[in-house]
Parts: sequence; structure tokens; C-alpha cells
Amino acid sequence: MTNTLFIDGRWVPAASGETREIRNPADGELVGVVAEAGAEDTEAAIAAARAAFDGGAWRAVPAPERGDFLLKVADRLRERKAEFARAESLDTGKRLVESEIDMDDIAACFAYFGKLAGLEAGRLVDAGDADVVSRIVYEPIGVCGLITPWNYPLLQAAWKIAPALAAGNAFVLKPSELTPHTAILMMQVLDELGLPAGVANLVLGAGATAGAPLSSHPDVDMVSFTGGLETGKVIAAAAAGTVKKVALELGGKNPNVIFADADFDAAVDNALNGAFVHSGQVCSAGARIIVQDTIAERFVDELVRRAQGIRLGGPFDEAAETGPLISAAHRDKVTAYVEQAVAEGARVRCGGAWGEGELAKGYYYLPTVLDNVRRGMSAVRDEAFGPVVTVETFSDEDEAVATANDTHYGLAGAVWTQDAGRAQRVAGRLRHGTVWINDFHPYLPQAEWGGFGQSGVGRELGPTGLAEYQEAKHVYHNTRPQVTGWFEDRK
Ligand code: TXE
Repeated sequence: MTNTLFIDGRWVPAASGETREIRNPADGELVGVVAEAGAEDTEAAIAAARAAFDGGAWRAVPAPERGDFLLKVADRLRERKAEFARAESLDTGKRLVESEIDMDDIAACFAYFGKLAGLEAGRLVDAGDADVVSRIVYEPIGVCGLITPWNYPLLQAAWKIAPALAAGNAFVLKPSELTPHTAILMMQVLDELGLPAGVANLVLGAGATAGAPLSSHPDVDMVSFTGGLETGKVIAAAAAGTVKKVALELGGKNPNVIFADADFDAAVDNALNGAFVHSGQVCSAGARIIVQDTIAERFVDELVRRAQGIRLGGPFDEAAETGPLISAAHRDKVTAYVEQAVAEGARVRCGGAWGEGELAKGYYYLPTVLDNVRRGMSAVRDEAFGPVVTVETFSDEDEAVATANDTHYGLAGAVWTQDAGRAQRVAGRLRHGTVWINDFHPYLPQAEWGGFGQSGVGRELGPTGLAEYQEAKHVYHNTRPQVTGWFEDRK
């Protein structure tokens, strides 16, 4: 079926008739064929969203009822979890159990914004005048362009869709062209549950064609993007032309700082999780291990030993602990990244090669540990977005903090120590949007997520994640209007 674009409440093919094959990165098998939208399809979706928003069918629904709708979406996602998880694993190659966790998180995200939707209608402001009622109301922004990546396809979309709908907006979603299927299922759910036509629209296709109008079109009021830094810059520049609001989550080069007094086994184990879960294709991956010099040798030896034992395999291989990279092109990028690191002097302690044998059918890259690296090298500076971790060392707290903050990104970081005072001091000094103490990776729908520096602009999740999709309006009501006499009446 190629009627996979959802525009104005109808399932349609691309206007050009073009399609795209989606293949499982674990084995290259065909997963499905979907419509390949072009700019004209996206423009039709924007027009539908504009008409739906301006017509008011959704924004006029009282906020608590919009919240109830999101709670129903959460329920429906829980009912259809197995089907959604399977679709996500086929598109991404990630382990089924990881996709199942993603689906639980997505339902929790809808439930969180469902509950938040009706809580606050605004606030009163003391104008200092008994005859004035001054209040702030929060209104939807309008038409939102939502552009999402392939690593957590539906999760990233949910972080945008749920608050956008809670706030009363209309949207056009453009998921990654590599991973469209769960977005299709999501639109089915929104449609079945009775969202008015045109409020939610889906276009599938390449970024430069199907995605680009969402950042440049005058009828789009806000663009929210999660993806790579370079694409983020292109989108922000395009959005500047019509001064639309921009929210960006652009990944990170995230430090995992380990002091000598840390719980050694827990720190090693979580360093593996930080770097190699989903083969490192995680915006908050702990790709920079920064370990105190007194334990560095022992720590790296243990990390390498454990990394060499990680079992790779496809999404339905129950023995597999992590899966393939998303595409041949992405594996080539990771390969070139490691080659560049070696050319700059890094030492490959393990990995640095493609999977062989059965794994040769997919885009596997072995868990890779690089040491002998220095600040400033590309391997330490740039995101690999693959199963590659670098090891740097430090001697004291100041050096640990300076090293961890020496990045143009600033998404997330961790500190490992059993000294609670040091943990808090270091957490306070790290210039990153999330700081974990003695843990790695957990996030909560009620806690803001986003980056300092070039990791992005704005926050998702938490109350701020809803505010991103709202305009604040000040309503100033003078209940006793009088002549001011400012200008003399010369009649
Ligand atoms: O992402 P892109 P790519 C990083 C990671 C990775 C790099 C490139 O380092 O190696 O980005 O990955 C759409 N107008 N992250 O090329 O291009 C595109 O179709 C509008 C980090 O796969 O950023 C897709 O839907 N849209 C990241 C989305 O942008 C455009 C997750 C993301 O694709 C567009 C993924 C355009 N001109 C990669 N060009 C994270 N923050 O978690 C592309 N797109």
C-alpha cells in the first residue's frame, strides 16, 4: 500500500506517484513500500493544517478534553504495543525489547501531557491598579512542522506530537525517510480516536524535498526538529526567513566522568550501556569516557573486555544485546570516523571493524574503544553516532570539569563518585542539559530534556515542553476606562 501520506484526514499517495522501499538494516529484507512525498505534498499538508487550525476545530476543544484525548491515545498505544514495537524494530533493526520499552515510554509521554493539558489556563498578574484585570493566557502557536530522526522514530515524534496537541495546535509530521512505519500507525490511532481532519498530517520522504517546506513556508508558525547538527543549522537558517519559532535537539558528545572512588563495577557496566545501547545511535550516548588517571588502566582493560563480549544480532534474535547501524551510508560514516581517529593518533583497543559471518547481511559495526586520544581531536569533538567510545583521563576535579565541558555540544553527561559533595559540585559545574549522578541514560517525561550550546534550542518534555508549543498572551482589562488627558483636547 502506498496511500501512506495522511493529509486532511485522508490516506493518499504522493502526488508524483513516487514510492520508497524500506528495508530492515539487520538483514536488508524488504519491510514495506511507502509513498515518497515531494514539496507539493508537504505544501498540501501545510494548507490542511492551516485550515484546520484557523477553523478552530481542535483549539476550541477545552484543554482538559484535549488532555482526555491524549490519555485515550496512551491507552490505545498500550493495547497495540506489540504491533507498534515490531514495526519499530523492523524499520530500525533495534532489539524488540528496546522497541517495547520505547512504546511504554511513548504511552507515558502521552499520558503525562494528557494530564498536564488542562492544569493551567494562565496566570493573573497584579497590575498595581484595582480597576485592572491583567492576565496571561497560553494559546497554541498554530501550525507546527515536526521533523524527526530514525534512531527513536516514534519516541521523538511523540515528544513533539503530544505537547503540540495538548496545546491545541495543528501539525505536519515528517519522520525520517528511513523509518516511517510507526508514524503511519500513530496517525491511524489519532484518526480512529476522532481527531478532526487536518489537525494531524503526515508526509513521508527525503528531508531536502518533503521536509524543507516545513522550515521555510510562511504558513508554518513553528518548526521543531530533532536530528543532526548540520541539518539543524540549515533548518534554523531557513526558518529565519519567516521568523518562525524554532526548537532544535541536535545530539551531543556526552562526557561520562568517572572518579577513582566510584563503584567500579557499576561504573564500567553503565559505561557500556552509555556507549553501546542501540549501537551508540543515541543523542545522549556516553561517547566520551573521562576517567581519573589512578584507575584508568584498570577501567579501560575491563571496559574493553566487556565490550568484546557484547553480542550483536537482529531485532528478533533473543541472544542479541545490540543491533545494526541504520544504513550502509551511516556505517560508512562511522567507519570513516574511526579511520580519521586512527590517523590522528588514536589507538583501537577493540572493535573498529564490521560484523562478519551472519552479521555481514546487515550494517553491523563492532563495539569500539579508542584510547590515546586528546581534546581537540575529531574523535573527541564530533558525534560518531555509532558504537564508538573514546577514553580521556584527568587528575583532579577541576581538570575533570574542564575536560567534560570542552565541547561545542551540551546535551547530557554523567558523574560517577561516592562522594556526595563532589557529585553535587561537579553536577553544578557541568554545562549540559541533563546530568546523571551514578547512572546513565534515564529520563522522565516530567523532566525537561534538551541541550546547552550547539546541542540545540528549547526543551522537550516537562512543563517547558508544553510551553514550547504555546504563545503567552497578556490580556489587560481596564474595568473603569477614563480620559487620560495625556493629549490636550483642542476642539
Ligand atoms: O540526520 P538528519 P542524518 C546526527 C548523527 C548522525 C547525523 C546525520 O550524528 O550521524 O546526525 O544523520 C530531515 N529540511 N543525528 O543525516 O539529516 C531528515 O529527513 C528539513 C543525531 O540521518 O539530521 C530526517 O527526518 N528536514 C540525532 C531528519 O531531518 C530535513 C538523531 C533528521 O535527519 C532536511 C539522528 C532539510 N533540509 C542523527 N534535511 C539526535 N539528535 O538524536 C534532512 N531532514
